Amino acid sequence: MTDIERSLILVKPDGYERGLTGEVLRRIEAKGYLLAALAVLSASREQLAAHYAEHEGKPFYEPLVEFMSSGPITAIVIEGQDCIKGFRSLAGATNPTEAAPGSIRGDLGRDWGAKVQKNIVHGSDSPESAAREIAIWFPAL
Ligand code: D4T
Repeated sequence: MTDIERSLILVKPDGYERGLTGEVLRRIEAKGYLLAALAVLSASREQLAAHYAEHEGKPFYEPLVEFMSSGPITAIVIEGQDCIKGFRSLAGATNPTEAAPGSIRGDLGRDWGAKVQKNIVHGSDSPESAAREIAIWFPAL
């Protein structure tokens, strides 16, 4: 039996603006994962710098931080066996044009011609990232 895992999910400003937060939550719950924490918030520059530290210096970094600051986001902690990999599968490929139909990005996302991919959701990519990211968005957890 595998251990219960936690993952940090963000519904990005494009998802909020398009009214897709409920649809993302619906897919998470329909898959069977539990919601352990949920908050609608405006990301601070410090939170985004910490969250995206690995991308600092890349061409899409500034557009990414600007995009993530452009409106409310919803931070979510989900829980369940292997939910980190499971949510990445629900989300689909980073590029929404290439994301498989059936996935969040494949069904609901597209290329909008911006300098950064507006791809609706973020999901942690490893247990180490999940622990680091949960501490950024939910320091009290
Ligand atoms: P996140 O981190 O948002 O879940 O997305 P991914 O895990 O799928 O992708 P990532 O960390 O590699 O990229 C973070 C964020 O930057 C945007 N991006 C990424 C972009 O606009 N152009 C690019 O070439 C890459 C690699 C999309 C997601």
